[in-house]
Amino acid sequence: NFDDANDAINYRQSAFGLIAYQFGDMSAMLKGKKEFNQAVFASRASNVAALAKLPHEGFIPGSEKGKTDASANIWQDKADFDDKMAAFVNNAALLAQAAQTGDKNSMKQAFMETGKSCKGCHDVYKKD
Ligand code: ASC
Repeated sequence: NFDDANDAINYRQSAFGLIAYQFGDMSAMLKGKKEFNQAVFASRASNVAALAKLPHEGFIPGSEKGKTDASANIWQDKADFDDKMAAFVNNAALLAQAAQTGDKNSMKQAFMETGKSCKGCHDVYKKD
């Protein structure tokens, strides 16, 4: 467990940072901003599937007070927030599966679904 809110905030921000790096690289490959490498893409997708499970634990009660972009309504609508996080974990798992097939269309589709999970939650629960 965390000693205080700041530990929890640092923990979840670290996890999100790692996810963003993986996701950003996959995005660059899908957009043709860099050469598509199937093995790298699959590895990134598998990383996201594992990392997606981490941030949720850091959303402890009281941690809306601190250096965080997390909206206080996370704790008011915690069940909905939990559902959205679970959907992200699920979509990330499907993306990792799709990445194993090497089929570009299913990878793109699964990537977009996962991105919607990111954005859908940010729109409601992330400040700015
Ligand atoms: C990213 C990133 C996000 C999501 C989101 C998807 O690469 O940093 O927050 O994708 O923009 O819509």
